[in-house]
Amino acid sequence: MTDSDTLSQMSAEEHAKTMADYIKAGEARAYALGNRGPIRIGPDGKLHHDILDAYQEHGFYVFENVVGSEELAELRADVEDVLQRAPVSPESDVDALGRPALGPEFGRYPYRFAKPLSDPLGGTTKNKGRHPVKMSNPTPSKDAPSWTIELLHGNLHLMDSCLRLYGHPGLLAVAEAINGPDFVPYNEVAFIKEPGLGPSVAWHQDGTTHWDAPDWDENAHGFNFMTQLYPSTPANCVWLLPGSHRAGKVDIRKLVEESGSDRFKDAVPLVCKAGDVFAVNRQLVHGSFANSSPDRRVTINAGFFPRKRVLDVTTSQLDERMETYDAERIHARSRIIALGIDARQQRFPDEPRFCYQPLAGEEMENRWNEENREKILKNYNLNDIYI
Ligand SMILES: O=C(O)CCC(=O)C(=O)O
Repeated sequence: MTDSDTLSQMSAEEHAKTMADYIKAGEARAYALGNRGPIRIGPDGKLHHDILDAYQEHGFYVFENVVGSEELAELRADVEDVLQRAPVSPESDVDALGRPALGPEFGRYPYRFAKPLSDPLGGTTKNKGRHPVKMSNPTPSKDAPSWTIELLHGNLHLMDSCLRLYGHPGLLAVAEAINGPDFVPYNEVAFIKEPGLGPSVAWHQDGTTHWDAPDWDENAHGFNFMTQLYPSTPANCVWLLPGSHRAGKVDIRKLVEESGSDRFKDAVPLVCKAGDVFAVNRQLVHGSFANSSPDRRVTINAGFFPRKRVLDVTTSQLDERMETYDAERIHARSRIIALGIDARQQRFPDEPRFCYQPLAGEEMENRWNEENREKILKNYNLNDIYI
């Protein structure tokens, strides 16, 4: 019996205890890396190069104090509202108060449910089979509900606060530094890890199109911002293998065999305070354990790619449809960046306004107002870009 099998039969409390030493060592390794601090922009309007160097070396950076308390409260309230309006179970069309649930009005269903403390992806062919090994799954407590919501899809049309965060000038300057001024959007989801319920996300590397490209490099599949609405703790957060974004496609099965469990010895936890934001290279080996801790995590993801990795690429979507990302398609999807910038400027008029170069001069068409909510924003995520 492997260590992982044993862990699968544990209660949530036993699982938490087993993780304790691993957590302590991982946390020390994380803080020793020295890749955290505020967003620092130089007089030239560009991200300080030492931040970019640390990002390139480790594959991630922790930007501290990005979201202030007022904005954080708005984000938390919006997430709470969307969760309260969710159907009570995957088959239901009413929320916990018996009202018609949010969801059917969107082209893409916004909620993803999972069984408490389960591993919905590990060892399956889902997500193009990129989660090869199942994680340990402790047994939830007897009074746990049958389902928990693990993911929201389409943050920007679900929650105005997320649209405003998307237009954050400091974060967009980071996206520009990493991917170039013509960076292209990916998708926006929220990971929800409720205490004692949140499922694991099995170890994986994101990205499907460029692993074997002759010009593959460490940034070929872009990166994600992960904004933390609550403290991101070693017991509920994403873990990753620093530097693995430079290693090409990693044999995750072998890593599990070598370490004898799903606790990789060199992995570090993405620990931070509420309001901090990670930039995480999608090629890093990363995943998260079942949340057997008493603390909730809510992470607002928003990803970006270098344009040259997306333009005219033909690939299958999650629903297996083939699609080509031509310039028109990229332009249509990128309008949401312009909309986010304007929405933010209206809410925080004293902040500098980011200039997204590919759409410079199109500000009037991309004003944030109720007309464009319907015309541009609603169902924008049907145009998400997957590479
Ligand atoms: O937030 C998590 O638990 C998993 C995140 C993840 O795997 C991703 O963003 O690719």
